[in-house]
Amino acid sequence: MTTPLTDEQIAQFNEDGYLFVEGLLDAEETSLLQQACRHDAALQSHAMAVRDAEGRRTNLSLWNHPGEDIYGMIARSERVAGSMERLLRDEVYHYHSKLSAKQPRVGGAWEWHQDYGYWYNNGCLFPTMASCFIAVDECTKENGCMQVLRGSHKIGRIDHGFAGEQTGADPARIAECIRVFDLVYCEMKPGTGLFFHSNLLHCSDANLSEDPRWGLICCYNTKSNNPYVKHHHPQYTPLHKVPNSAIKEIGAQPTQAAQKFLQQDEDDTTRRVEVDA
Ligand SMILES: O=C(O)CCC(=O)C(=O)O
Repeated sequence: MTTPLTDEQIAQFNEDGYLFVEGLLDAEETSLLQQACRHDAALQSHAMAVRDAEGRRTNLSLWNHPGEDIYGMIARSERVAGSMERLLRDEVYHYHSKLSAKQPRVGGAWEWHQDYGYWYNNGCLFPTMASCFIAVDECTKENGCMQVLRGSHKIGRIDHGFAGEQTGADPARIAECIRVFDLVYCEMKPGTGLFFHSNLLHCSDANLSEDPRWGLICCYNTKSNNPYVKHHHPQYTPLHKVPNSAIKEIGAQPTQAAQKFLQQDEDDTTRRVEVDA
């Protein structure tokens, strides 16, 4: 994929609340991303352990500002950031990126939630926010791929409470939403991107398979939705987009020493209680 999205893709996103882009990263870019994150000691040592209701954990490394590394180039690329601008019809800025790493056999589940369910508490007035999940590994039903309820972004924000160490949506409303909307398992090849709206209900199952399920998730806010409170993610900060070629140019560059990661006790809208990489 070389150019930002077509009008048909944008219409699909508006209708469904999500959009798959196969080959968002080509084979070489995907391989560079895999090489970088598998051997990235900083990324792994700053992972927060997010436990699900069964006590299984996802290793979540999260940073607010894109760095001079492959993750930063992906997040700033025309292909990802430029596509976001078309989807959200505004200038976007980087709200944060995270690596959501579920290890084989022990990787945890994510409860049903909307990202805006808790971003709302960060002083973001509008849900004009979205994320792009980029598959590092093949994502399958067996290794806990993301699941979405097609069209559920149209219901608006619903109440969230704590479920285990995660923020989960009101269970009674979720039960009704599962009845009303189609449940889609987001099985993806490495390098596929899933753009999804901040009010789209999504979750994922535990990874009880023999394969890892890692995903890079780049999250964006819009310039006209500058959060009115200072919090643990950035207020409007101009994003310097780069051409898609910057991804190959930087190569398998892992996190640089200057990068800052979010610490578990800096986040007051989700409940992540343990740093244990
Ligand atoms: O990694 C996953 O399966 C889901 C992650 C997620 O929902 C989130 O970070 O909000």
